[in-house]
Amino acid sequence: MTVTDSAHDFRVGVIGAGMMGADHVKRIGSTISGARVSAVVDPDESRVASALENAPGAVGYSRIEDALEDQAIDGVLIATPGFLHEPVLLPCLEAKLPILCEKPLTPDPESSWRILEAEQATGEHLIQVGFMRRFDPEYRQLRELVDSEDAGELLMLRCAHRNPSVPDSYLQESLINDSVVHEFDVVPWLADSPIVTLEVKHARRNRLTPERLKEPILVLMELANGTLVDLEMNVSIQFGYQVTTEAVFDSGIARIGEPSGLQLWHQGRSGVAEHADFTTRFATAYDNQVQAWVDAACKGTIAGPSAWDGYKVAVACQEGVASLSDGRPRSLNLPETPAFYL
Ligand code: ISE
Repeated sequence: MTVTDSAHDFRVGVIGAGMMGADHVKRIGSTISGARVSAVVDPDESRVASALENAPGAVGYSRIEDALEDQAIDGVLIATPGFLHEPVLLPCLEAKLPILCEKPLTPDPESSWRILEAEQATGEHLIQVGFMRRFDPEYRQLRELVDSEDAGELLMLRCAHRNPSVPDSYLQESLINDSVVHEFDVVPWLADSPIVTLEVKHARRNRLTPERLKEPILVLMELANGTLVDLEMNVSIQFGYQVTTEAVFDSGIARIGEPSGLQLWHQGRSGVAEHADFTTRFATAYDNQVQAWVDAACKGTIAGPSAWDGYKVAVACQEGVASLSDGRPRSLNLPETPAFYL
């Protein structure tokens, strides 16, 4: 049931009012039905103040604990940096609130495991992890094609993840933990098969990349069903933001993520505008994701990647970072899926 009467709207506390949090505040105010932002939490007062401009009637807090004590929220959308997820997740789980947690669940498998334990202790599926690509219409179409076997079995995925540039806070490990993290979730979901081995290779260094980085990289993955995956991860390519996938089947190929829209022939050239960043490339995916979460949360459930999915990605990232530094292939060894997540 989607509640539409604003007096009964699902009250969302947005935790973290940086770029992503502010974007979600706007989204909930403009495109999401049955929900409104009732609280914005961030230690930075100026960020809170500017986010509140898009959330009439919402209250600003510097600590999540105060918002919980005021009973100001029905659910939380966590958009703080990953290393701050655990201290927010734990009290929200204790309060048994539905949670949409931006990726990653937490930055390492040990802390993700603690979150799994805390969620299981509540007896409810409260956490949905914000791997938004699963809500992108083209990714969904590709998944349906894989499922249907209309073009035969999936044999290979050739992926590219290109950013025009990255902020100063982006470090070498961020190539895996901040960027490839998305493919570690979406590739097994697309192919319906888990990653069993992975390996990172360095290309010639892009001379345009910041001093602290060595990239682009190529990430090779093998899935349990034999599907082979290669991913070009590239963050200094300057021309725009592009996330593409070519899927190779028995009897055909499929492509998603190509630039689309108005084609312009002008001054001796023809072309289509490319995205500048992920907020526009994945705008529909974010909208669909947040709406699905709100609708599910109103029914006491989740509608996307679970905390267990978040844990599996944390393991892949740990091995990915290890391979990034020594170039050696790694196997992914996961514990058995806890019964709660089957
Ligand atoms: C950023 O944090 C994201 O999550 C984007 O989706 C990704 O494309 C980018 O590489 C990351 O830095």
